[in-house]
Amino acid sequence: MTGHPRRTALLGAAATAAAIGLPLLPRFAKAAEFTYKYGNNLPPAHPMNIAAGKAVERIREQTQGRLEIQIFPSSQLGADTDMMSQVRNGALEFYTQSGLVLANIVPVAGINGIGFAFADYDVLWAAMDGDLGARVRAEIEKVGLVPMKRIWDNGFRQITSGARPVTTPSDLNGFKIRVPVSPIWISLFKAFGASPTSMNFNEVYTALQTKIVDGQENPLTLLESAKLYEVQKYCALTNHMWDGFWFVANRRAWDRLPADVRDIAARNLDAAAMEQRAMLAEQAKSVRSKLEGFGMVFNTPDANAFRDVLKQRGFYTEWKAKFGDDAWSLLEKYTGRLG
Ligand code: X2X
Repeated sequence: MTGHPRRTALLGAAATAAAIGLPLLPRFAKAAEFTYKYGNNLPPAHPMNIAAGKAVERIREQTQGRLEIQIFPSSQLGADTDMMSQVRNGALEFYTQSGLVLANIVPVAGINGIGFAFADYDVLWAAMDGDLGARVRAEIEKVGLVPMKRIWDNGFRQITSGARPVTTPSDLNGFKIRVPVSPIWISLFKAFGASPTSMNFNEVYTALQTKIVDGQENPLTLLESAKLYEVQKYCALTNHMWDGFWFVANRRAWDRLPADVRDIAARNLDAAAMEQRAMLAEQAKSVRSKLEGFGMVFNTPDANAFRDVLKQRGFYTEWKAKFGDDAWSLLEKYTGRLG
């Protein structure tokens, strides 16, 4: 046996705490000048929380302990829409929020949720790191939030179900599906003839378990880290939309930080976003077979059949009018003509 067992256990606990960004006390004896909370709705094991944990650690070191960011994963501080209010009124300093949910207060932030818009990650990152993302960030700034430059990856979304697989658009007829709280999600699934129900993420597992809904849609990495495979059997690889998280700060809390501390925070958070994207890409290689190992059954529907339904039902026309020609042409600059 190597090492003292108790010491090993302590190191283990410290490593775990560091991995999810909990404060490690003795490192900087002085109390931090700024202790800020960062809330999110994802489990600690999700790459977003792992990468954020590293960023928090680096920010602590590089600011000599002046800025301490405490991570509260798994909706510990409240449901998505509650945290959105908290970060706006300053009760919460940092929050990662799906652009589509943020669209409740910043409509254009939902634009990346247009169904079947992005063919792959190359097009997507070009858009979100380019003019489309810049446009969204400019609008986010107007509601008293400060977005970091890089959006974090949630992923391309897939439809899961409990009772039977979804293979064609008509399988969604009358299908009770949980969607996040956002008009664009409701609109997309209504176009398929489904019965979408808006629900914050912290209620999803139980809603599936008690069969309040037949299914939900989320990227594979989240099915794994939130253990949704325990309560869902089938997964249709529809890639029907891409969704990511804007890392935002409350404007007043951000402005209270000295300029050098702000620079260190922004630089490390954006670097962590890039690391998080890479972690997700790496996990994408094995996550399907892991989920199959847990008993999930996959199918790959013809995405064109789904896209055609959206076209026929006027989904693209409706959302082009809502977003306006200007924003829509920024989207199509990357995706090519939609609808
Ligand atoms: O609520 C969801 O489904 C999630 C976790 O993917 C979002 O935050 C949009």
